[in-house]
Amino acid sequence: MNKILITGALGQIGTELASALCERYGQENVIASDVRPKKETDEIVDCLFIPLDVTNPKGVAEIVQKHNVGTIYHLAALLSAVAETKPQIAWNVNMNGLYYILEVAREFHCSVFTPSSIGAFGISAPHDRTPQETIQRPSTMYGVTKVAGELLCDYYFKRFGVDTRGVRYPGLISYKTLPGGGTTDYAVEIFYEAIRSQKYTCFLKEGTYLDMMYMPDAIDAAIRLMEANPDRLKHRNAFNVTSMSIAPEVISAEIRKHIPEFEMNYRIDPIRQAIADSWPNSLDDSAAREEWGWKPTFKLPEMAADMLEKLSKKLNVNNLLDHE
Ligand code: NAD
Ligand code: AKB
Repeated sequence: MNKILITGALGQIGTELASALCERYGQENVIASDVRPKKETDEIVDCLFIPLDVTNPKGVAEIVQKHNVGTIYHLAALLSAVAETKPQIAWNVNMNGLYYILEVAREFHCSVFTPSSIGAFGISAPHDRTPQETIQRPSTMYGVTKVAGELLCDYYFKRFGVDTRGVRYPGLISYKTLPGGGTTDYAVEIFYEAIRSQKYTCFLKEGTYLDMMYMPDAIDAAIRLMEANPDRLKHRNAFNVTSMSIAPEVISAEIRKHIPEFEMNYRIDPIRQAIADSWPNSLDDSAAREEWGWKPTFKLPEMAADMLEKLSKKLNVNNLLDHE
């Protein structure tokens, strides 16, 4: 079997995708890579790990050729809030990094999975049940790189026959690796603080609805799409996918069902609030459902219960959920 390479594998998605891919295809067939060295505390499975900066095209080509890579899950990127503070670096990593991956994929006949985001939409797109195909005029550097990335992947498929596929992920919620500096990070932080201190100060205001998804569904989406029958895929590189549309006070109320003393306050970060306000409230993911059978498992109640249980164990906090 050709090997599977994950770029940006030490991030929020990569650590969990690596385990899932090893389980499905065998540990010997998965190579994890990242620009930063692996630390003892990284919760990544023990597969081969190779340092790789995706902005170094020679480095990408060497690994793909040497290890006979056939599939690349390209996750290396800067997320929305970080990208707004470092737009030039974000362009370099998100765009040039993707371009080098696609060029190597063209040369060595690899298939490529690249996530886009709800950040690929802007204020002028319909905000409720945002359609699969609609106007995309994002106002952030992150969004600019995501739209351009979707188009570039489409181009490499049409022009060179590279098997490119991708989804527009919503905010992802998980307990293994912390998110890397996005606008939806509050939806992870809130669970950590609920367990640690039973209070949280949210940087987005009440009523800010955004789509979210629990990590097991996000991992399932990536693998399911890469295994889908290509003849059925009309929207290869930018499938809307979602599990739930929620606002901060909605998660807070759900947490209070398990931790009645939990309190939430607000201190709005104007930069991340402006980004969130420009993003959809909810996506229409019917194309993904029709073309490759996308169907999420976790809604808010199941996700919140699982997050609180897993994080209590991870943070070694006993008794907090004992009344359940
Ligand atoms: P993350 O920030 O947690 O991880 C990204 C990883 O990329 C980090 O480990 C970082 O060290 C690495 N990286 C940065 N620059 C690099 C470079 N030059 N070369 C190699 N590695 C580099 O991000 P994530 O949440 O795992 O996101 C992965 C992909 O999914 C990104 O394209 C992101 O835009 C997309 N996405 C994520 C979410 C989410 O909520 N997590 C939502 C929508 C889309
Ligand atoms: C971010 O907030 O930047 C990401 C995303 C939704 O793309 N979580």
